[in-house]
Amino acid sequence: MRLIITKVRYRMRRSNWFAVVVGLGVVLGFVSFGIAGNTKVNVCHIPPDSPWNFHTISVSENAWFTHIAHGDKNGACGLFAEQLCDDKHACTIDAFIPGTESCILMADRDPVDCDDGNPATVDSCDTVLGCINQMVAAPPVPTNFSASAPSTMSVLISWDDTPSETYYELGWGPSFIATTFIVPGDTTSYLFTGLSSGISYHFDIRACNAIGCSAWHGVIGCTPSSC
Ligand SMILES: [Ca+2]
Ligand SMILES: [Ca+2]
Repeated sequence: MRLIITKVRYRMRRSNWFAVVVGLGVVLGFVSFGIAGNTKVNVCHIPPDSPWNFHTISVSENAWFTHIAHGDKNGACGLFAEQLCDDKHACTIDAFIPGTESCILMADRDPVDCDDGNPATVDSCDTVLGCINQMVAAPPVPTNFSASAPSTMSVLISWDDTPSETYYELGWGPSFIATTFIVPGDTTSYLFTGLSSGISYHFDIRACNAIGCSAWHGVIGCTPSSC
């Protein structure tokens, strides 16, 4: 009889502890959810009936999804100034007046800078397409064209990059220019290997783009054993 009572007490205590642990878990869950729900985040509020009245607001995390669902943007409006102020004119810079969330007036907008730094292109702006940098001339003749011999069986030629080439054409051969071939734009050197040490090799170069090619530089020579 005493043993049965002890077991009942033990079960009571165990179930009580279980209830306490579960209860604490539920309470802590509510507390943490409440804390998380009270965290504030920025959204760029865009009123559906007056979208030009966009402005940054701080909302609780619980309300974030509702705002995003009706078209607000995730973050301060400053992150989206270019999009919010888009005047559909690709040649004007769309931005807020510094320190505000108001778009720069149309008449005050700066033009997009289309200068690509390349004197061989004419730079312009199309209101739909944006910047256009049109090639109008063949590249200039490459400069500082020179040759050296890293070994008795090779010659390294090098030159300065021109501003507007899309490829270079190289010519070379023993004693005279026997062969030409193309290397990509921006290349500034080429190594010829498998040469004979006692033979004088000749090299030339010109730069090309969609408009045409420069004049050939003029032949330079190099004998691998004495270049
Ligand atoms: Ca614009
Ligand atoms: Ca240009």
